[in-house]
Amino acid sequence: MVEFQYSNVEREMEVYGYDAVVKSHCRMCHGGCGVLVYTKNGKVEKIAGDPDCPINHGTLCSKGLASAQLAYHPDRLTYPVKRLGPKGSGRWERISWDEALDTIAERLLQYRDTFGAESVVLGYGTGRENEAVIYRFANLFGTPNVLTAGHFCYGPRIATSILTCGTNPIVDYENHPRCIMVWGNNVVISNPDCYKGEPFSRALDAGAKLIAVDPRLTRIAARADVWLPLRPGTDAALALGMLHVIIEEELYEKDFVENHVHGWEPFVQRVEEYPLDRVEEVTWVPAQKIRDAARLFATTKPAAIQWGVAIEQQVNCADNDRLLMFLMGITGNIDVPGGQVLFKPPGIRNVGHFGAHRMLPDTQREKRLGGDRFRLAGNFAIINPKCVWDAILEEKPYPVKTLFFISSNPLMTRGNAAEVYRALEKVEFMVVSDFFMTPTAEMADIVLPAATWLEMDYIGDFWKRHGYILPRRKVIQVGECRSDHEMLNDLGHRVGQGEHWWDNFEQALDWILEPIGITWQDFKKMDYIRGDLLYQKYETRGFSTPTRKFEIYSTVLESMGYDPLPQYREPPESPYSTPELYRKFPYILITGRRLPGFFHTENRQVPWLRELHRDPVVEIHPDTAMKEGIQEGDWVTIESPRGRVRQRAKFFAGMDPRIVSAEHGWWFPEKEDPGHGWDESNINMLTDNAYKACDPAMGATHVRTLLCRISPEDRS
Ligand SMILES: Nc1nc2c(c(=O)[nH]1)N[C@H]1C(S)=C(S)[C@@H](COP(=O)(O)OP(=O)(O)OC[C@H]3O[C@@H](n4cnc5c(=O)[nH]c(N)nc54)[C@H](O)[C@@H]3O)O[C@H]1N2
Ligand SMILES: Nc1nc2c(c(=O)[nH]1)N[C@H]1C(S)=C(S)[C@@H](COP(=O)(O)OP(=O)(O)OC[C@H]3O[C@@H](n4cnc5c(=O)[nH]c(N)nc54)[C@H](O)[C@@H]3O)O[C@H]1N2
Ligand code: SF4
Ligand SMILES: [Mo]
Repeated sequence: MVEFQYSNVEREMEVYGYDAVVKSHCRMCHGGCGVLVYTKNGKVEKIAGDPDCPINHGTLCSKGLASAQLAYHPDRLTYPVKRLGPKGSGRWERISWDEALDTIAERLLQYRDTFGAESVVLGYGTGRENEAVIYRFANLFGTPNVLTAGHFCYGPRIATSILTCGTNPIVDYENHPRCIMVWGNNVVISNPDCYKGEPFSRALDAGAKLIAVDPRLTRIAARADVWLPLRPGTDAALALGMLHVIIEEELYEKDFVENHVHGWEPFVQRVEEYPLDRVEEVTWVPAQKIRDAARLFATTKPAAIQWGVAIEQQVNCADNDRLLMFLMGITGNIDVPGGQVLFKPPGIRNVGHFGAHRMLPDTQREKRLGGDRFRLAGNFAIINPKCVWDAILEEKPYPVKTLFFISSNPLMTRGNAAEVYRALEKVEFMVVSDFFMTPTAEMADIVLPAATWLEMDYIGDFWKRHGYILPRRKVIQVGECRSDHEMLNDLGHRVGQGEHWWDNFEQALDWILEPIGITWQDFKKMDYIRGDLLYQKYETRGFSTPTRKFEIYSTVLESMGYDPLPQYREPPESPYSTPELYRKFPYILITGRRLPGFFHTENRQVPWLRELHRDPVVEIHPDTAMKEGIQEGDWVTIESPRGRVRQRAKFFAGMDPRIVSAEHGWWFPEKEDPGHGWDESNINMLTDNAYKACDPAMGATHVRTLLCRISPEDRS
């Protein structure tokens, strides 16, 4: 039994009559926070932060606190169902797990025999700690096609950091950064990937300097020493401008550059193309502010960059990520205490190993959708969603017949939702595993009831780069829900992969932990395990790149036929690249700012969380609202060349009046029709997914930088 250092727990159990308190590990977002789950009569009564957890030190967000409302929600799918009637009919019949999995296995094998394994596409969305099992199933089945959000989220950070310095550099909050540059990230709300807002806020309280790069005056930007409110989508130009200052004023770390950087000379020449007057014109940020920020960042040691997804959902995705790493590198902040660390995870079998990528035959790997177009993405097993929709709709380069989505709501979350809808409508066989009947699930043939984090044993933070793993312990069972891990373990047996799976999933956890000599039962008794903390490993071993150096000039990108040096590309839709369109659509639309209670399309049915935020909200500058005749709270029509949706106006003076900021992920579970209003406020009805508008290497869709017009609803 795990011991509680937090003495109140025993007292609370006595006073309130809880029958157990289980230490576990939340995963209502990307996960990470240690929790104490209090139960009474076998039901979860309360969830609180675990003060002993090194990730969150007892803090929790609204989503974590509301987890039990999601788990016990009356609309929750608690048994497998198959559709009766045509797609979208909303009529479903309960079936057994055996019938569901036998049917799925039979159909998958039929399609593999007739059209090849590549005609089966598996899919997930953001990180749910199930990616290792999904890749394992796909690779063993022989399909190279796993559709994720990795083309425009996190995948680019992993791919480009492997190219540049071997792994993703993580801010070392434990060793007190003295300057933090927050770039396109709102960590205090989003708590994304390897990060939580709590250590960031503590660093500021301890006096760290702060630079914020965000078009919007967020709470973080409001605390900043320097706020750079750039024109959305111009991050690469801004970073190149800062690098220009750092090189011109010789503020870089000369020893690091001389001994550990590959490609310095050509890089300096490239940076010369970005003098501050040009950068000011492109970014709308005054040159002096850029200079101030560059100086502050380069001269305060140690410094770190807290970076986010906004820079990846752009045509400059891969170069943006690389440029931020170059800022970290040449200022001497890579792999130093309080800077940006290349942490070593515990020596367990990792996600890549578990994912069985080596088991996919080369002949199948070569068939990866979009692999020849978006070559960097293809190399990291990532595909651009449009490649899948095209393969369904036009059967090019070959037909895709089956979609199997496990934790994703692509109708709401991928660019050009109208096209996604057409593809889901046409695909011959579709399976979804989810907690609820989402708009995507309503298009499926079979829907499987997934377990929440409260209902499974797993190794939490298995995929992260911060160096920790923490046990997630099963607390409850809801209906017939099963974890994706157990479900795929079972399905694997039914499609002939039995020798590569286990009798039960606990054995898989044992296998993951085996190299460090413990079993799941041992790990379950522990609080966490951390990898070795070693700094400046490059001094002795170099970086894990082809040249063993920090690659500013990427030999890998060069070998793939891309520009080895970073550059700025104007967004495909902008006042400057499409001036004609700008006359008709005179505002820059950014989408997707994170909201505290929702996770993308999730939690719209969870009472505590929906109460925080009832309707979709579009932020409009008060001057713009006045010009367009919009009152605060009005329902507003937002239009792009692709379509129109409605959200409610909220005045926000903290951004340029030429910018409009809309929310993403909105559907209405309370609406009775099977579509649940999926296209009414779904901002991806407006976004574009054309190949030419995507990042050429990663295939990132630019869902953040497009043009729109707005009007009060009654006038349109
Ligand atoms: N316009 C615009 N679009 C965006 C973004 C944006 O900023 N702007 N952001 C994008 C980003 S960064 C991302 S990562 C994607 C996310 O895209 P998705 O991952 O597709 O989005 P979610 O709404 O999180 O969908 C997850 C679904 O899985 C279910 N689910 C949650 N956990 C589990 C689980 O453990 N098992 C199973 N089987 N189901 C589970 C949830 O109920 C939900 O229906 O959205 C992207 N879309
Ligand atoms: N509560 C909650 N948490 C989440 C999620 C959620 O949906 N809800 N989603 C999760 C996922 S999958 C992800 S990827 C992360 C993302 O988390 P973050 O990286 O924090 O992403 P956002 O809040 O979408 O955007 C961060 C900031 O980027 C700014 N921004 C917009 N356009 C630009 C631009 O062109 N350049 C720059 N520099 N800034 C810009 C926005 O104003 C915003 O303040 O959050 C994760 N955490
Ligand atoms: S930040 Fe994520 S892991 Fe932490 S409590 Fe919130 S939802 Fe759970
Ligand atoms: Mo994401």
